[in-house]
Amino acid sequence: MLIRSVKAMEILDSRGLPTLRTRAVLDDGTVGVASIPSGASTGENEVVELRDGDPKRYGGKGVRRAVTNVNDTIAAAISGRDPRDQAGLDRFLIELDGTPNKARLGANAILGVSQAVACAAAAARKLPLYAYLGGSAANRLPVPMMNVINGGKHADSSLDFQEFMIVPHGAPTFAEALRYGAETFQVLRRLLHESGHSTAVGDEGGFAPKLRGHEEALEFIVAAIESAGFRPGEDVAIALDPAASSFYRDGKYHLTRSGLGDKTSDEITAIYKGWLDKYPIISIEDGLAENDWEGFRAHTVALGDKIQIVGDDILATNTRFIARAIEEKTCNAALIKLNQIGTVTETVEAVELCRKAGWGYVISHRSGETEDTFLADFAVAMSGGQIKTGSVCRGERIAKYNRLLEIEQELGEQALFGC
Ligand code: 2PG
Ligand code: MG
Repeated sequence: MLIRSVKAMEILDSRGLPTLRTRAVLDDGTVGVASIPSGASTGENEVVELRDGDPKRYGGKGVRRAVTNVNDTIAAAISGRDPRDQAGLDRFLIELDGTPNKARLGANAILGVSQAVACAAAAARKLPLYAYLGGSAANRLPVPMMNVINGGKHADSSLDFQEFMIVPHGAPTFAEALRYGAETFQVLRRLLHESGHSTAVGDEGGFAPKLRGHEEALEFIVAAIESAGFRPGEDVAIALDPAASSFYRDGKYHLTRSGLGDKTSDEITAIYKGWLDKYPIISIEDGLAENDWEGFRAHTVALGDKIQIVGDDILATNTRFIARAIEEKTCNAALIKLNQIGTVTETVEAVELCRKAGWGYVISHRSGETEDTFLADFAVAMSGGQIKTGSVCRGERIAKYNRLLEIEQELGEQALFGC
């Protein structure tokens, strides 16, 4: 089995911005295709998403240079390689790039090739992608964290915090979890509408109302869980991603939109702590900023024995930062995003490190997505029991949920659900 060719093209993501679709073809004609997502609240330490910078096209956000890097440099270099040697291919791509952050060829170019080849190799072996990447033991469907109220960089709402998610962890199966989430989402729409709020949605499909503040968002969600007939905290819980790097400047957290003023790390942790007694919150991601390692440690001491503390921007799916955070007890879980690090192999290594440390990990989408469903298979392959892939609307989010439904059905009796 050999790679015959790889070819990329420029397509659009869910925000209408350019990204890459990459097609790998093997010598027997088998094809694998991957489309790459893109973040808005990106961490400083993420690998480089190569954009053209040509103001005449897409405001500089075109990806023709990355496309050319796939079609010329990478295609010539990897033609004839064994597609089943994913680790070897990914190491080779890293060396071919030659920079520490994939800045020369672009992480978007490299990841597209890495994922497309994995898809092709799975198809050639006549295995579903989750089984190819995860082996025969890959049978655990993840609990979805569904982002039903959007703020921060993802919506023009009144909320500084980016994501208010519902987590249907009490459901017996993935299909039931999806129903719990979808029904709660529909009720939330009605409650917001009845209160005179907008039910237009943000980048990840959550509502983006002009509420009085974060607590009102939490109250609406609890009311929606209850009115949908579920028990808050038992059937459906809440997770937050404040994405605090986006409102951190000069050592302070500026809660400007919600009118809470400027806060220190300790003050903001105290706010979260107060909420734990009032709302069924089970997980907080990026509650503090990516460079606030000290604040993060104190935050984990204060909250980490009660809830999951997830590092996203601060860890950037990078084993170097995850290892430091394990050592320093900075968090107790990691958000895992393929395009923060740029190859399938390095992403799997990040997951393995979490697993070894007894950490949780959440396989995550980006706010700019496509209809690609690699993420759903990857979540099952990694067996972590948690996925974050947006609200229960917008096609690019639903595509992942529908793929997980298919996988659960395909696994039948073998399927397990949750952490
Ligand atoms: C996050 C992500 C995904 P973005 O912060 O966790 O929800 O957002 O892709 O914009 O970085
Ligand atoms: Mg995040």
